[in-house]
Amino acid sequence: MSKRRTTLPAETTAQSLRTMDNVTALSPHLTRRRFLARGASVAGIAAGGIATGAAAQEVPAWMKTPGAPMRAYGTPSSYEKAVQRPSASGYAKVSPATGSSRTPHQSLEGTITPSGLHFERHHNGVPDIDPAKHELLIHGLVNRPLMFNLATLSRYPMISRTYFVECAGNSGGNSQAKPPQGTAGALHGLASTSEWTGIPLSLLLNEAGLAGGAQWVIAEGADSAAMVRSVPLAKCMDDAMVALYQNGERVRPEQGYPMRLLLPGWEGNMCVKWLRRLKVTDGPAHSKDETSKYSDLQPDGKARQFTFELGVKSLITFPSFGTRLDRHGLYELTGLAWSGAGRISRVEISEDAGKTWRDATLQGPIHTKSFTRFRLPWEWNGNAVVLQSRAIDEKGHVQPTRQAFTSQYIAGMNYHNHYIQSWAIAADGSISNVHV
Ligand SMILES: Nc1nc2c(c(=O)[nH]1)N[C@H]1C(S)=C(S)[C@@H](COP(=O)(O)O)O[C@H]1N2
Ligand SMILES: [Mo]
Repeated sequence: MSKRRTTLPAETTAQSLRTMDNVTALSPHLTRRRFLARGASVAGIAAGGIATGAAAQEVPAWMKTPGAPMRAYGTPSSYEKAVQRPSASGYAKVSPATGSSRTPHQSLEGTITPSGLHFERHHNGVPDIDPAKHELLIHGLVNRPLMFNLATLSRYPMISRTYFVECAGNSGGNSQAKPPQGTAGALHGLASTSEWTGIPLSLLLNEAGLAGGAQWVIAEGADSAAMVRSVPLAKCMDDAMVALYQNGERVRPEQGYPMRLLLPGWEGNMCVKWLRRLKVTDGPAHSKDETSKYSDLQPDGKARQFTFELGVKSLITFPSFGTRLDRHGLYELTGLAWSGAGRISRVEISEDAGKTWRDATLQGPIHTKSFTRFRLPWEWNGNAVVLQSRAIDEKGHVQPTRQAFTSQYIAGMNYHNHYIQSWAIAADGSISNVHV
């Protein structure tokens, strides 16, 4: 069921031990081998009840009747109904489709977000776009303005890449003086990872031919918010893509069907969904969507004009708020790390509110600008502890403390918050969000 496993793996095969031994960054206190060996014995004595003398086992009801037939499109087990993205609108009365929904990180594993649980952020709802009528125009400072539809666009060579998308407002709740009590998803669920397939934007811009003075690209969406963002040309010529597929199928309506701009590692707002126009210009547009929001206000009253690249970040998804540790002993701590600057190179874990740190194991393959799963065998002896994770990326950026980050801005600045998340575990096993 949707609750994470809290008992230990009972079967430890020689094969799994060999594989585990190849994993780097073992904790000096508790190695994977010891974890697994102790896990097996603990499971045999107390948890899970694997060591059974008798070979008797009931034949369950579902083995006595034929199963359900095939389905044209699959959905998760009916027992997983609780795994949902919670949504909220700040304008429930006038515009209920303006708002966001969040990925429930605490209920998920691995690194790819199921498409149906990818977070959503809509400035005026999801348009119902007929793909046969949708057009993409490239114009402005180009030699040949070009108009594409889905069919003509699909003639270009495509690439598949695994990238996260994260809203600049993700984790903003933690900017409040009093730590909000919510799950990993409620607090940090405006970030998700998919495998995106599409056409490198550089290819399309080269096809149109860049004219003299070209410096920026103004991207516009076909929703009734007509979302507009300005993107430096260099990013468009680097790793930007026009994504047509998400996790192997057409991009979901909520994610920009039939095409969206994807700017790997940059704030989600710039990844314009339902993309309809790209205008090449010599300067930014200063659109409503980039001046009324997403500019970080500093104590001297000046706001940073643009913050494109998202900071290095991590989050412990287990144990986290919403579960309660119901026994002392061994657990596998796990979570996600990502950076807008590139690959994650290291994640460290502290259980003393940041005084001492030890390395977690990173699970490969580690993709650039993508979720990376980390794990660490962790023993809880029943004392009150504060658990934190701290990520470091390949460019050497270190995830900051809340104190270090927030001191750069006015109190409550709730954009681009990427500082360390602290989970306090009380002696009774209950878990809360704390500011350290
Ligand atoms: N056209 C359009 N593009 C948009 C938006 C929008 O409302 N309209 N929302 C933006 C914001 S604020 C974010 S964080 C991301 C969210 O992408 P997702 O809904 O696929 O998670 O899309 C961006 N692109
Ligand atoms: Mo956003």
